[in-house]
Amino acid sequence: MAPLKGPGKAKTYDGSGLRVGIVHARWNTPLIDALVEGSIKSLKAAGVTDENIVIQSVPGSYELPFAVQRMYAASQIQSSSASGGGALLASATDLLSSTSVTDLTKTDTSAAKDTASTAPFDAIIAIGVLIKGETMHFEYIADAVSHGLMRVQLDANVPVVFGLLTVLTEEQGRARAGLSSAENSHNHGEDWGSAAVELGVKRRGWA
Ligand code: DLZ
Repeated sequence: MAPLKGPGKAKTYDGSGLRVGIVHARWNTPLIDALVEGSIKSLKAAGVTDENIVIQSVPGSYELPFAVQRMYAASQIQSSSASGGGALLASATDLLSSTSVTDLTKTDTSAAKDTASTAPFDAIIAIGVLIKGETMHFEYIADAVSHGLMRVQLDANVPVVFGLLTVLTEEQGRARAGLSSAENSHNHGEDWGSAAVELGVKRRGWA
Protein backbone atom coordinates (compact mmCIF):
# COMPACT_ATOMS: atom_id res chain seq x y z
CA MET A 1 0.00 0.00 0.00
CA ALA A 2 1.25 3.50 -0.80
CA PRO A 3 2.34 5.51 2.25
CA LEU A 4 -0.27 7.84 3.70
CA LYS A 5 2.09 10.77 4.19
CA GLY A 6 4.15 12.53 1.56
CA PRO A 7 3.37 14.01 -1.86
CA GLY A 8 2.46 10.67 -3.47
CA LYS A 9 3.81 9.36 -6.72
CA ALA A 10 4.08 11.98 -9.44
CA LYS A 11 5.32 11.67 -12.97
CA THR A 12 8.81 12.92 -13.67
CA TYR A 13 9.05 16.56 -14.68
CA ASP A 14 11.87 17.96 -16.79
CA GLY A 15 13.38 20.93 -15.00
CA SER A 16 16.15 21.57 -17.50
CA GLY A 17 14.66 24.86 -18.72
CA LEU A 18 13.70 26.16 -15.30
CA ARG A 19 15.18 28.87 -13.11
CA VAL A 20 14.58 28.32 -9.41
CA GLY A 21 15.32 30.52 -6.40
CA ILE A 22 16.02 29.25 -2.91
CA VAL A 23 15.87 31.65 0.02
CA HIS A 24 16.71 30.25 3.41
CA ALA A 25 16.83 31.51 6.98
CA ARG A 26 20.02 31.03 9.02
CA TRP A 27 18.43 30.17 12.36
CA ASN A 28 19.03 26.47 13.17
CA THR A 29 21.77 26.34 10.56
CA PRO A 30 22.68 22.61 10.65
CA LEU A 31 19.09 21.70 9.81
CA ILE A 32 18.85 24.45 7.20
CA ASP A 33 22.04 23.27 5.50
CA ALA A 34 20.64 19.75 5.13
CA LEU A 35 17.29 21.01 3.83
CA VAL A 36 18.90 23.35 1.29
CA GLU A 37 21.17 20.55 0.11
CA GLY A 38 18.17 18.21 -0.18
CA SER A 39 16.33 20.76 -2.32
CA ILE A 40 19.32 21.28 -4.57
CA LYS A 41 19.76 17.53 -4.94
CA SER A 42 16.26 17.00 -6.30
CA LEU A 43 16.36 20.15 -8.45
CA LYS A 44 19.52 18.87 -10.11
CA ALA A 45 18.11 15.34 -10.40
CA ALA A 46 15.23 16.87 -12.38
CA GLY A 47 17.64 18.64 -14.70
CA VAL A 48 17.79 22.16 -13.26
CA THR A 49 21.32 23.39 -13.90
CA ASP A 50 23.61 24.89 -11.24
CA GLU A 51 23.56 28.27 -12.99
CA ASN A 52 19.79 28.38 -12.75
CA ILE A 53 19.59 27.73 -9.03
CA VAL A 54 19.95 31.02 -7.18
CA ILE A 55 20.43 31.02 -3.42
CA GLN A 56 19.96 33.84 -0.96
CA SER A 57 19.88 33.85 2.84
CA VAL A 58 18.17 35.95 5.49
CA PRO A 59 18.64 36.00 9.27
CA GLY A 60 15.42 34.29 10.35
CA SER A 61 12.19 32.83 9.01
CA TYR A 62 10.28 36.02 9.66
CA GLU A 63 12.27 37.65 6.84
CA LEU A 64 11.34 34.99 4.27
CA PRO A 65 8.19 36.54 2.71
CA PHE A 66 9.88 39.88 2.04
CA ALA A 67 12.99 38.17 0.66
CA VAL A 68 10.92 36.00 -1.69
CA GLN A 69 9.00 39.02 -2.91
CA ARG A 70 12.17 41.06 -3.59
CA MET A 71 14.02 38.12 -5.17
CA TYR A 72 11.21 37.56 -7.61
CA ALA A 73 10.96 41.26 -8.42
CA ALA A 74 14.75 41.42 -8.97
CA SER A 75 14.54 38.48 -11.36
CA GLN A 76 11.82 40.26 -13.34
CA ILE A 77 13.95 43.40 -13.56
CA GLN A 78 16.96 41.35 -14.56
CA SER A 79 14.90 39.69 -17.24
CA SER A 80 13.58 42.90 -18.75
CA SER A 81 16.86 44.80 -18.58
CA ALA A 82 19.44 44.34 -21.35
CA SER A 83 22.32 44.97 -18.98
CA GLY A 84 20.76 42.73 -16.35
CA GLY A 85 20.22 43.11 -12.64
CA GLY A 86 22.48 40.13 -12.02
CA ALA A 87 24.56 41.66 -9.25
CA LEU A 88 21.86 40.74 -6.76
CA LEU A 89 21.47 37.16 -7.85
CA ALA A 90 24.25 34.60 -7.54
CA SER A 91 23.87 31.11 -8.96
CA ALA A 92 24.34 27.80 -7.19
CA THR A 93 27.61 27.40 -9.07
CA ASP A 94 28.97 30.34 -7.09
CA LEU A 95 27.48 29.14 -3.87
CA LEU A 96 28.25 25.44 -3.90
CA SER A 97 31.94 25.28 -4.65
CA SER A 98 32.57 24.54 -0.97
CA THR A 99 31.17 22.05 1.50
CA SER A 100 28.88 24.49 3.28
CA VAL A 101 26.06 26.15 1.39
CA THR A 102 25.38 28.56 4.20
CA ASP A 103 28.97 29.76 4.64
CA LEU A 104 29.05 30.70 1.01
CA THR A 105 25.96 32.84 1.14
CA LYS A 106 28.56 35.54 1.80
CA THR A 107 28.87 35.60 -1.97
CA ASP A 108 25.21 36.63 -2.31
CA THR A 109 26.16 39.77 -4.21
CA SER A 110 28.49 38.24 -6.79
CA ALA A 111 27.55 38.51 -10.45
CA ALA A 112 25.47 35.81 -12.08
CA LYS A 113 27.32 33.54 -14.50
CA ASP A 114 27.02 34.42 -18.20
CA THR A 115 25.46 31.04 -18.82
CA ALA A 116 22.67 31.58 -16.31
CA SER A 117 19.17 32.17 -17.58
CA THR A 118 17.90 35.69 -17.11
CA ALA A 119 14.26 34.62 -17.14
CA PRO A 120 12.23 35.42 -14.02
CA PHE A 121 12.10 32.57 -11.54
CA ASP A 122 9.74 29.72 -12.37
CA ALA A 123 9.47 28.91 -8.66
CA ILE A 124 11.02 29.95 -5.37
CA ILE A 125 11.60 27.68 -2.37
CA ALA A 126 11.45 29.41 1.03
CA ILE A 127 13.26 27.42 3.72
CA GLY A 128 13.20 28.01 7.46
CA VAL A 129 13.11 26.01 10.68
CA LEU A 130 11.04 27.21 13.62
CA ILE A 131 11.56 25.32 16.86
CA LYS A 132 9.01 25.99 19.56
CA GLY A 133 10.38 27.70 22.64
CA GLU A 134 8.79 28.68 25.93
CA THR A 135 7.06 31.81 24.68
CA MET A 136 4.49 32.65 21.98
CA HIS A 137 7.21 33.69 19.52
CA PHE A 138 6.90 30.47 17.55
CA GLU A 139 3.16 30.84 16.98
CA TYR A 140 3.42 34.45 15.84
CA ILE A 141 6.30 33.83 13.44
CA ALA A 142 4.80 30.60 12.02
CA ASP A 143 1.47 32.29 11.39
CA ALA A 144 2.98 35.44 9.86
CA VAL A 145 5.37 33.54 7.59
CA SER A 146 2.71 31.08 6.39
CA HIS A 147 0.33 33.87 5.46
CA GLY A 148 3.14 36.03 4.05
CA LEU A 149 4.39 33.31 1.71
CA MET A 150 0.88 32.50 0.49
CA ARG A 151 0.25 36.19 -0.15
CA VAL A 152 3.48 36.62 -2.10
CA GLN A 153 2.85 33.66 -4.37
CA LEU A 154 -0.68 34.77 -5.20
CA ASP A 155 0.22 38.47 -5.58
CA ALA A 156 3.35 37.83 -7.66
CA ASN A 157 1.91 34.87 -9.56
CA VAL A 158 4.92 32.66 -8.90
CA PRO A 159 4.88 29.32 -7.09
CA VAL A 160 6.41 29.63 -3.62
CA VAL A 161 7.23 26.28 -2.07
CA PHE A 162 6.51 26.20 1.66
CA GLY A 163 9.77 24.96 3.11
CA LEU A 164 9.05 26.04 6.66
CA LEU A 165 9.44 23.36 9.30
CA THR A 166 7.46 24.14 12.44
CA VAL A 167 8.59 21.61 15.00
CA LEU A 168 8.21 21.18 18.73
CA THR A 169 11.70 19.79 19.34
CA GLU A 170 15.11 19.81 17.75
CA GLU A 171 14.83 16.03 17.33
CA GLN A 172 11.66 16.45 15.25
CA GLY A 173 13.58 18.92 13.09
CA ARG A 174 16.48 16.51 12.67
CA ALA A 175 14.07 13.77 11.54
CA ARG A 176 12.52 16.08 8.95
CA ALA A 177 15.92 17.17 7.68
CA GLY A 178 16.95 13.53 7.22
CA LEU A 179 19.55 13.81 9.97
CA SER A 180 18.15 11.43 12.56
CA SER A 181 18.45 7.70 12.91
CA ALA A 182 14.67 7.45 13.44
CA GLU A 183 12.89 5.14 11.02
CA ASN A 184 10.79 8.01 9.67
CA SER A 185 13.77 10.34 9.12
CA HIS A 186 13.42 11.95 5.73
CA ASN A 187 14.87 15.08 4.16
CA HIS A 188 11.86 17.23 3.31
CA GLY A 189 14.08 19.50 1.26
CA GLU A 190 14.06 16.82 -1.43
CA ASP A 191 10.26 17.03 -1.65
CA TRP A 192 10.46 20.81 -1.86
CA GLY A 193 12.87 20.65 -4.80
CA SER A 194 10.51 18.28 -6.62
CA ALA A 195 7.51 20.48 -5.82
CA ALA A 196 9.33 23.51 -7.28
CA VAL A 197 10.04 21.66 -10.54
CA GLU A 198 6.48 20.32 -10.87
CA LEU A 199 4.91 23.71 -10.15
CA GLY A 200 7.42 25.54 -12.36
CA VAL A 201 6.65 23.27 -15.31
CA LYS A 202 2.87 23.34 -14.72
CA ARG A 203 2.81 27.10 -14.31
CA ARG A 204 4.31 27.51 -17.80
CA GLY A 205 1.45 25.39 -19.09
CA TRP A 206 -1.14 27.35 -17.12
CA ALA A 207 0.19 30.76 -18.24
C1 DLZ B 1 13.54 35.37 17.13
C2 DLZ B 1 13.50 34.01 16.55
C3 DLZ B 1 13.23 32.88 17.36
C4 DLZ B 1 12.94 33.01 18.82
N1 DLZ B 1 13.22 31.65 16.85
C5 DLZ B 1 13.46 31.47 15.52
C6 DLZ B 1 13.46 30.17 14.97
O1 DLZ B 1 13.29 29.13 15.62
N2 DLZ B 1 13.67 30.06 13.61
C7 DLZ B 1 13.88 31.15 12.81
O2 DLZ B 1 14.02 30.98 11.59
N3 DLZ B 1 13.92 32.40 13.34
C8 DLZ B 1 13.73 32.58 14.66
N4 DLZ B 1 13.77 33.85 15.20
C9 DLZ B 1 14.20 34.99 14.35
C10 DLZ B 1 13.05 35.64 13.55
O3 DLZ B 1 12.61 34.80 12.50
C11 DLZ B 1 13.52 36.98 12.95
O4 DLZ B 1 14.71 36.78 12.23
C12 DLZ B 1 13.79 38.05 14.00
O5 DLZ B 1 12.68 38.21 14.84
C13 DLZ B 1 14.12 39.39 13.33
O6 DLZ B 1 13.03 39.85 12.54
